[in-house]
Amino acid sequence: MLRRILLGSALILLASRPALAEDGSELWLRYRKTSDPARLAEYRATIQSLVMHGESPTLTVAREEILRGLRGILDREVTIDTEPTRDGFVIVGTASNLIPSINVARELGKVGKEGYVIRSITVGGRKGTVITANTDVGVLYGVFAFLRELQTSKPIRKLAIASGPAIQIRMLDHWDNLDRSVERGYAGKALWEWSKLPDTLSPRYKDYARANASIGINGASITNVNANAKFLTPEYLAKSAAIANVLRPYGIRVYLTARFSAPIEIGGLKTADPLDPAVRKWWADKTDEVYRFIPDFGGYVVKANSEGQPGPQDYKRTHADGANMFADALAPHGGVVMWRAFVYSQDVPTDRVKQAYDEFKPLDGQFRDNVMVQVKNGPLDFQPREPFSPLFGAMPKTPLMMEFQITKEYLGQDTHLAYLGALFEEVLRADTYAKGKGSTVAKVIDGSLHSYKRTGIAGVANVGSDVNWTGSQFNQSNWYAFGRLAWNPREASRDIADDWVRETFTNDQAAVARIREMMIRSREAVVNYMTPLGLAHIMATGHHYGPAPWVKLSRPDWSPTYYHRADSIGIGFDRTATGSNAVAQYFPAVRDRYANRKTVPDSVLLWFHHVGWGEKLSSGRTLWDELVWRYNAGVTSVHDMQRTWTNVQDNVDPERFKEVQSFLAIQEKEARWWRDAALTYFQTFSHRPIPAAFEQPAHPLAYYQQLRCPADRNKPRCEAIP
Ligand code: BDP
Repeated sequence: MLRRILLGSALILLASRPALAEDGSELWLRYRKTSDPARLAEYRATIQSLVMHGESPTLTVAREEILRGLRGILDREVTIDTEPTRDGFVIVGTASNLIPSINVARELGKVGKEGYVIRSITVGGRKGTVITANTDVGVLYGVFAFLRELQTSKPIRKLAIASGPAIQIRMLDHWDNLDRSVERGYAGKALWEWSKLPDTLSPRYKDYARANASIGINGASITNVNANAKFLTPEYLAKSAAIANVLRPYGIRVYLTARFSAPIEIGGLKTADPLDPAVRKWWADKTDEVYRFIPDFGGYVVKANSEGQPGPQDYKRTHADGANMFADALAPHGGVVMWRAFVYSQDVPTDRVKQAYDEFKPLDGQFRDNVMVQVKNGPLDFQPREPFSPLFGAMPKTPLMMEFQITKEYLGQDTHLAYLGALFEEVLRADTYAKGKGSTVAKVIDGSLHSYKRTGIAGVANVGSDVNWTGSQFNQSNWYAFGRLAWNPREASRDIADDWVRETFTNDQAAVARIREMMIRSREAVVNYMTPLGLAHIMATGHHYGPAPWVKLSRPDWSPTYYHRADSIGIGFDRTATGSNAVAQYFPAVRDRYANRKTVPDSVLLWFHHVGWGEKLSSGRTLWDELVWRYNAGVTSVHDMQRTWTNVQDNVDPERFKEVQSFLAIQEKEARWWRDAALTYFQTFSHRPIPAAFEQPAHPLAYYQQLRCPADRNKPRCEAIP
């Protein structure tokens, strides 16, 4: 009745493993022995044998993972059985690999292609657990979900879990270059060892794939959006194909960025005009070639006519003309083009934050079916806080993808602790009012609002070659939270943080609560000490790490002074009808709320309004006093974080405890740097004192103006640019 299984190799894997240093390299997949004795006893009773049928590369890695996980968590071997003949069996496989008496058809009908069902069941009087799915990759996701239940110390005797992803494409965008530098990467060199590929495959590729699959990520664009045509040459396609081969069993497709001018640079053509037949043929042929190397290639990500990148407008064509050319080349293979809406130009005289909407909204309906437009969460550029982009809800005929930035270019990069789950959640839950109340950004992205046929979400990766992968221990949580929210954009970031802490550090209740709450508040702390009350882009030029609100460049749209507009009257960018009127790009309910000084939330006040220094805010404080209060609140929050961390010392291993502690010390110093630099500068306009109750800046403005960001291996731009 049952097919034979080939598990010989699995038994060899069961050898005991050496103790590993807690350097963060295992991410949230540490699989340590369950610490609560009662829970451990429950797990050992409930999980005694593994029954797993079916053969495929994906099922093989699923089997590897569950054995690896159980061995660690139970701290003993599980028996491999061919049938569920004893209590405590765990049977794993797609419905066709299970046994007929297990009927999960109803649940499986609801979870889709990649979803899974985990259920406690009884078979022939034996109690056990089934992990099943409609596809092999669903089984793999189910295995990871089961291991998560165990790692977070949940009860497992009465499991009834059914889950499927809300969004189809859940991908990481790597901004990795040929020379292994990473655009806005703060975790060492790029993951991909281009010069050693395709012959040498770093073991990190597989661990990267495991980590992604564990949170449901199913795509990776592996090259920088500021693209290099060389990546499309056969030499480099072979390298990308080798990466794709490692990622494939984990359900991850590879995407590449396409340089618009590649037909000229590597094709020998005279033009890259998207309506030129020779150019179109070149891309069609090139795309056929890409699919010969990578049969399940996902498609192209394109940054065009943005920040100096070539694009269709160089030939007086529209973004739709450009995107459709790629779409036509990809269509025969089932690929998609992700066309980025991050466009702005200094030659366009309007407010930079209006430009993407102005450019793209009129094109709604002109894109081919396999074009997705990828929109950054806010209309500017990954600031600590921005209102959501008004494009969400405004393009009902064009599938819009979300682009979040996981790497914290503007939020303290490697060293500052900022849990982005809170930021992602804030954006996803924002209400666009596109179809009345409840038209959240999440509903745009998951396709439910406009019945998009394709749906996607991308996160600019924070992954590099550092041992801890992401430049700091806590930056791992941002990768994790991105994946979890991509799977389920309605999940609470607090719950996700809870799971992450348990999997990464400890299951001690009190410690989990402390670390979780610290994480939840950390993003607001950064907002407060960098850009409170809706300020934006007052970071130093180039590296974007430290404060430099005084900078005025020849390009206004790169100048902090353009964004804060401080003067003797007040501070803030008037984006109402008396100013740039960017607020008019939102649906009326949102527009009216933001445009009105009485209803605009303080969190985005100075984004939309120029407010007088002496005006009273809802707190009862004047704007100036509120600014001082917020900058100080940011610093105080970091002190609280330091205290919290000291309080959990006994619950965290010494290696990681020390690393986090030393980074918090940097963050504390730099939060003060941000506060004092910003306040001494803004004071030159407000001419108001910092109330005596607050710590006074230690230095005059000139001191902060000559400070440079610290030389740091992980921040290459810091040393070079003021
Ligand atoms: C900005 C970065 C720049 C990127 C650009 C983009 O500063 O390095 O190339 O975004 O998204 O945030 O294309």
